[in-house]
Amino acid sequence: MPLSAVFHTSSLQKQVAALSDAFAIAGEFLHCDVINSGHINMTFRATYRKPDGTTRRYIFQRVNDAVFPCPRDVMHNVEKVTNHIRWKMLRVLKTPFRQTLNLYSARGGRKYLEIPGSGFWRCYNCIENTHTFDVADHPRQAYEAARAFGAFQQLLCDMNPEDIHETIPFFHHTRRRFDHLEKAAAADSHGRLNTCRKELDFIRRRERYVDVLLDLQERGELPVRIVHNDTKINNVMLDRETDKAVCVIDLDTVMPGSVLYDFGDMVRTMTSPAAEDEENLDKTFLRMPMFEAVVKGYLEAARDFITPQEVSKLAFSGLLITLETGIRFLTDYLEGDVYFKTKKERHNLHRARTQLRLVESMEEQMPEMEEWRSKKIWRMVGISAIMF
Ligand code: GN1
Ligand code: MG
Repeated sequence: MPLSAVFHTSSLQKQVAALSDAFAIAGEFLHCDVINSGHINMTFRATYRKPDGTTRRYIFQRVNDAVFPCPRDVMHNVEKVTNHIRWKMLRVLKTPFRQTLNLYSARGGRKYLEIPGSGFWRCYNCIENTHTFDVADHPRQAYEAARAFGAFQQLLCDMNPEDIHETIPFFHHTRRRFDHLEKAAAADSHGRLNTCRKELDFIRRRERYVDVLLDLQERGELPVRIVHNDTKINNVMLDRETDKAVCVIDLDTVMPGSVLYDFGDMVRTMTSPAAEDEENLDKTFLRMPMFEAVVKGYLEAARDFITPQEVSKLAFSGLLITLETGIRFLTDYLEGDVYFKTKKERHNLHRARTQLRLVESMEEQMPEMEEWRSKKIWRMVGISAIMF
């Protein structure tokens, strides 16, 4: 039966078994589990018994073509980036993470499979003996994850940005995100505006933040580099026993951009003790020891390429990306939850509220965040104090 028919008529287990065949996975398919952590793609982990009796797991993922209108470009980027990193890791002895994602070839020779009516599928190795966190429990984890993302940027430093497609244009263009929110509020297509006026006002009062990095970019003061663009703490796999970073995952949004977007998202996702959708807002705040761990880990890896201008905006970028993410969640709430997967009533509104609460906490602690920068970082990572 052709794959498109299997996808139309069969159970999930049968669909994944058929994918195994198309990606030439050796061994007997045993079962698969759904991985529910991302907000965008569909992800499954499938287990096989190999001819020697051992089991082995692989990751199958369907690229969300509503979010990524050109999945071929996404796959082009992922292939380029994984090849480049593998090539470099063979040459650089001391790497801060041990493994890379590898794409398997599908029938037809490409690194993805297009199934008519069922989208674009790819197959990755499963990074074993690791775990991920949605929230950092200890500064050591934040340090490790931040260092891995810094190292990831460093490994991509010498790639030509023109080799990488911009798969979601203006992804971190905060002004456009702000304008989009205003449009969604004006249209109020789902009659939800009345339930989120407070949040909207909160964002409007912070409009002054949205152009800060864009203005620097326009003046050519922020280098364009290839960055990850989705540096949530759960996009780094840590060793299950030692919590050392093992592998950076989720490469779909790797695009030209600023390292500050990456750093900002690390601060957003590594400093709060609460989940992204925590409803009790008292639980959401920035923890300074986590912030310090993020700065230290990141700069240890980034110190050879980061510029003084970039360093001077690290703390601010945390605030900006948290606000931007709040804007995105609130926009999606107003538009009827068409972008981020939701699992409960008002899910995007709760997510937006958490982000805005975190923005508030960062504003309260900004003097300390900045002060810490000027006093300690250079000593801890051994960079010249002149940078600050
Ligand atoms: C989405 O799929 P996931 O969970 O890795 C989103 C990110 C947001 C994040 C918020 C392509 O990432 O930009 O920061 O949710 N990815 C895309 O949790 O929009
Ligand atoms: Mg992602």
